[in-house]
Amino acid sequence: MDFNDFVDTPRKQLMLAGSVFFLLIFPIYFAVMPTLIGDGLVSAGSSGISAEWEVSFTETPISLTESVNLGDGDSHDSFFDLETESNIGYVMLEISCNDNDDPAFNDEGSVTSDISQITGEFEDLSDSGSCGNSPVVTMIWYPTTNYTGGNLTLTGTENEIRQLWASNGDGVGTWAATLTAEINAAPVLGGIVDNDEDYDIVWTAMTYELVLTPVVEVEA
Ligand SMILES: [Ca+2]
Ligand SMILES: [Ca+2]
Repeated sequence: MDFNDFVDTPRKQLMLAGSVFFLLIFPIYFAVMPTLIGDGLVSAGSSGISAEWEVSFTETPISLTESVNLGDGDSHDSFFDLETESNIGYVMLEISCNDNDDPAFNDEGSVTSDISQITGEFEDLSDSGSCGNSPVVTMIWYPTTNYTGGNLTLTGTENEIRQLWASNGDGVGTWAATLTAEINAAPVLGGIVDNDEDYDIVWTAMTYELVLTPVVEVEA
């Protein structure tokens, strides 16, 4: 079979011409299309238009709960390993107790955080409180500045708003805190009515996805 076998009829000639045409046109097509898309459609697309947007947050909490029983002066280290690809709105630590042994002599808890294993700029917190005021201690940190989770209406490009509402990897790592118990017991004859307390420790990271909906004004 030689070249003449491919072109010995008008139909074969047409097929060969068509094949050659597509061989030439496909590389040109794929070379030119990204340029057209890059210069035209994308830059003129939704990400580049400044507009009014309804901004809302689809939230998914990640939690860790643990309970410990501590005697007077005992300490417990709590660790919360937080790994997520999502944005993090806030990270909260709540410690509560219910001293029903001798309620007039409420036990207390002191908490000191350790943010040394966390990505981003955060401050360590220290607080204490009474089991009569549950939660005893609440601590909160904001990987996304000013996060509330409430809906907003903002004007700008989609990119600007997505950059504003993002945690950019801040807040991941191992959150840690040390709880120290103080047990207060009623002074009764014949023994101690209270020598320990149960503490509930709850870590919550609120992760979120941003939902942007353009505000369309309908003319009356
Ligand atoms: Ca007590
Ligand atoms: Ca107690």
